[in-house]
Amino acid sequence: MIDSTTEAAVQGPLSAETLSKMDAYWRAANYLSVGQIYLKDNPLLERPLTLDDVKPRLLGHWGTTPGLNFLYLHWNRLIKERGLNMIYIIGPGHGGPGLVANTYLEGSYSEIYPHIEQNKDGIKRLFRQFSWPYGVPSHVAPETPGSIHEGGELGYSLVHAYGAAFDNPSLIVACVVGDGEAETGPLATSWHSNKFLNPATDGAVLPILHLNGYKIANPTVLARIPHAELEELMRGYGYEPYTLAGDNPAVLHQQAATVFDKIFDRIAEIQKAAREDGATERPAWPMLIMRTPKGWTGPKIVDGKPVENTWRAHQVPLDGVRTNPEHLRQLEEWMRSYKPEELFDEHGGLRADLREVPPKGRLRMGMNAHANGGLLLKPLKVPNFRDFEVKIGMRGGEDVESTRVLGHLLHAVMEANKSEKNFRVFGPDETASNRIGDVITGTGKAWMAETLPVDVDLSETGRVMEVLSEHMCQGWLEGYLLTGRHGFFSCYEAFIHIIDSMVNQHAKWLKTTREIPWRKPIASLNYLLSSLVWRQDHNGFSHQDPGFIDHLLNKKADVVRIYLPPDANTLLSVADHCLKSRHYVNLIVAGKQPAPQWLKMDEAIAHCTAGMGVWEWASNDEGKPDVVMACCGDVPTMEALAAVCLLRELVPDIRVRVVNVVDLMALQPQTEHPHGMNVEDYDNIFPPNTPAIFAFHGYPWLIHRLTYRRHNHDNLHVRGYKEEGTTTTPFDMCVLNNIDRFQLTLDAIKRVPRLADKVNATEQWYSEQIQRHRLYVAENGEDLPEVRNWRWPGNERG
Ligand SMILES: Cc1ncc(C[n+]2csc(CCOP(=O)(O)OP(=O)(O)O)c2C)c(N)n1
Ligand SMILES: [Mg+2]
Repeated sequence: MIDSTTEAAVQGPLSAETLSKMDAYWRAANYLSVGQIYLKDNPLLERPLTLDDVKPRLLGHWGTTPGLNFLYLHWNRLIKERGLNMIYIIGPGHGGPGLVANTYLEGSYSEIYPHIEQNKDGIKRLFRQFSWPYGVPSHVAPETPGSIHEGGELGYSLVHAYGAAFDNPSLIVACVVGDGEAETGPLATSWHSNKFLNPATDGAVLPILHLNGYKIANPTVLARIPHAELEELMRGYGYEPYTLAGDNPAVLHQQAATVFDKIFDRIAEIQKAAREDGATERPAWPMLIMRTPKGWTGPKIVDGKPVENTWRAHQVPLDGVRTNPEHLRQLEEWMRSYKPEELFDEHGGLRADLREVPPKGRLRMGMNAHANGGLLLKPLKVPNFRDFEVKIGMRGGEDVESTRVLGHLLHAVMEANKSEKNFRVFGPDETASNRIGDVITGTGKAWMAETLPVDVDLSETGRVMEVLSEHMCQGWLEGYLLTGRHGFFSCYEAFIHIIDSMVNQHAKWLKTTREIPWRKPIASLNYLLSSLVWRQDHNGFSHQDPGFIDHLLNKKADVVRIYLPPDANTLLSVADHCLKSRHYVNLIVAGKQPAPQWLKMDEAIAHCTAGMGVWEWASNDEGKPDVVMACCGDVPTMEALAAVCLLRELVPDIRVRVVNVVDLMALQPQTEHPHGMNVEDYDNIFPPNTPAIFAFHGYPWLIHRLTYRRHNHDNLHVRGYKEEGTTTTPFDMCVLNNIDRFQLTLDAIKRVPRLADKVNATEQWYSEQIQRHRLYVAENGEDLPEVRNWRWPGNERG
């Protein structure tokens, strides 16, 4: 609280009147933040506080909030003075009450939620709803206007900020990084995003390291290293650090105004140099170290222990209010210290002159369309994928790298949307390795750091983003999508797990925003996983893990889609669908190695539309199969088809049906997933009482999980990856995991009742084949010629 003595003593760019108004506005934000944590009644303290006014459960986080409010206030001044287009990303998203308070004070909250009016009743409802059952969450959640970032799971603020700034030249993204958050791996690497941001064509990111000194229960690392060392760290990351430090609000308001004027002038200079004067070198963007107390302006001492400026201020500083009269007294004293009677009029509206503090209309950060990206989303132009069709002569006759074909489509998508600048492709150094490298041609890979003559395809305006951090790829893409653009992420299958937790958070965001009418749908998050478990010929066991499918399957059915196209034409059809879709996480699992091609384009489209179906050309069941040979994934599909050939050799009159699954969710009952196949169609494909052998790309139990409610589940026998692997031949990988053609053949014969008398002989045959395979592989270092050179024989059906 500013008194006249400090005011007189404080010099700076703010006039006494502006300073006093700004401080009052900050007090109002802090007051409303504390009120949300504690009160359900008596919102303006018009009478002495009693226990009846206090919520039964005190939930929320105070410590970070006054600092967040301080920054919001200062952004308001800058936006107004400079007409900035600005969004605010909050790393310590647990400071939710602060963002709710500020969007309420600027009026955007009441416009979006009209029942939270700008009066006493509105404030009471605002307080009551916070952390209340069926009210609003305690974090800067999807429900909070102006946010694209919940901050519940710490570490992603800065990478989201950069994702938002790419291709948004007029946008400034202010991003608060918690000093605890700064200790996380993803945040630590995110600073490097400045090597990928082009000041001419992208917006600006202003990182603020919120050095309030503490986390939940400990000091933070960055607060306990010498200040000079911290500045060197930031310089080492390529930033120009500025510092704001202290605890006297009046002094800090003036110093903040001074430092922010400098910083925003500097941002404008950098942008002018790049945009008008042709500067091409990587600039040292400004960043701010803000060293202010945790729990600033809150209770200093509680129960004899220091609270302000310690970790004890993290959550609810007076947690005994309901039982301890001294805490209740301290709460009232704390809240009255903000002088609510000076901030709100008799109806509970914000004092008229304070309403002039924030900007108006769309300039308010709670109303910035970039924070509700669906509003800005333009459909992606996807050229006709049929133009990239792989012509099928003999089925399985020629090998093609399926992902390379996808690369052609992605290249065309990149070209088609070049002028719109709303599509980027992300990958941890694997775009070429995953064989979609065609997409790089004509755009290049974004790169603002040094280049050498040896470099290829690096470009300041590149739209392919390659950095060896799955966290950064994921976070950039999320930020890009959340601000209304489109993207595609390709990754090695085994290492996508690194971002398991990030995709959890994004899926939660999608689920929640689906239920918030004012949040408009955004483009889907599309993954291509390649370099698959079965073909790690030169990398081995460390590179073998198909478990991301299992991970995604836990998410809400409305949000996730999982596809395993068996060849290039199905991959094209699936990719076209995913690129055009909205508000999903789409997972495409497809191999990059030369592999047989099965379906003509029309067949591929029909197959992908159905999700799964009988491959008539490979089947001879005449409506009454002895056995169904099902498959999902490219390598399992090949093994299943090879097994069909072996079965026909061993049992010439066997009736086999081949079923391929491309949309994994089709296996689930309709009640579980919108893509689930209806009972009748499913039973037509997998006839009851007929054994089915299922060769699956991933962990086998997942198929059981999807089908356990289906008829005939007891008769479904799944083979898949069971965590056996090493650096070996492609076929040996199948043998190690019992998904090979010999095993599938034996499985089928064992399960068909009328072939019971052949089981012993087939077991013997199986042992011989495996023995032969083992000896050959050990001796020659490659697969048996009959396996290497195997081709689908073709017949009158195929
Ligand atoms: C990844 C992750 N790990 C742990 C937590 C639990 N957590 C919530 S707040 C917090 C401390 C945050 O400290 P800091 O970033 O300094 O924020 P502030 O001091 O501004 O509250 C922790 C550890 C979390 N939310 N996310
Ligand atoms: Mg902290």
